[in-house]
Amino acid sequence: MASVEELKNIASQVRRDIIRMVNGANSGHPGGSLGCTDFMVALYFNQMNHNKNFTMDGLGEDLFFLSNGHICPVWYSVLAHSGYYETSELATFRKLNSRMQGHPATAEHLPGIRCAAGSLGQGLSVAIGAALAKKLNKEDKSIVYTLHGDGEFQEGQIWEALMFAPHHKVDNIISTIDYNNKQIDGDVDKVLSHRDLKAKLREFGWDVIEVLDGNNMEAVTAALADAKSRTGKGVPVFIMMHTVMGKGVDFMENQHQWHGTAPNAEQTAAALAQLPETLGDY
Ligand SMILES: Cc1ncc(C[n+]2csc(CCOP(=O)(O)OP(=O)(O)O)c2C)c(N)n1
Ligand SMILES: [Mg+2]
Repeated sequence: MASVEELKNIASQVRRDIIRMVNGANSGHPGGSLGCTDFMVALYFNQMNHNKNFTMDGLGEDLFFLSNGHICPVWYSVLAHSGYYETSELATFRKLNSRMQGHPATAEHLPGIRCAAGSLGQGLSVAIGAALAKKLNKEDKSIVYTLHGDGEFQEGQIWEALMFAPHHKVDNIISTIDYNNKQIDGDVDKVLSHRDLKAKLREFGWDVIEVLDGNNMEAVTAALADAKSRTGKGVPVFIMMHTVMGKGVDFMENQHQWHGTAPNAEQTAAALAQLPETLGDY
């Protein structure tokens, strides 16, 4: 298990990768990727029991489904640093014939990816199916994780899935929302408010943990450990994780324009100057 210091070092490198990938492709989604970096690093390097020798079935291991597929730069980088494939492949992001398309796809056969994502709202349903399959297989210790965007949570399918999981006692799932209050067109509150999301989730029957600073590695690792301790108790577990879109790059922070905009050469240099190279650039 990595120390918090090690996790922070990995996160800095992952943030560099995100900036360089999106700049290299001149397209992609840096904002949510940077905001979810601490969570993704904590999940893969500290929390999940996962196997870099990838099998689609993932029998006997924890599974992760990225439902807000547009933030795949952070996932591609974390998978590379976890040993699923060489980091040099990150240079192919969004290029023709690359396994790292702008949204994750199984057809590309990139190790670590079990379901296409990008059409928002589907990942929770998929993950509940996987969690139920693990129960059928009597995999008592395996957990299924998901990550969602808060804009994504406006999708109707999410609410069907939120209703389904507690009713069917799917207690081997931990779902997290990237609660950055930003989406493609502005503030989530203004586009279509969730109002009191925590109360809604609790009323639906989820056990909800709130993380006030989802960009604080200590807080994220503690929340994930807490969430794990709450599994297996008859109810699904949810992490409401407040983050800052664009975290780590001052001019991107809290700016919804960076949801899906590529930094130019000058902006890339300014961003990289704020993010120490810790593991080596690809
Ligand atoms: C079903 C569907 N509708 C619309 C879109 C277009 N879209 C892509 S990302 C996005 C905003 C999502 O907001 P959020 O989940 O908060 O992500 P963030 O901007 O925080 O990264 C939208 C509307 C989509 N990908 N899928
Ligand atoms: Mg958002």
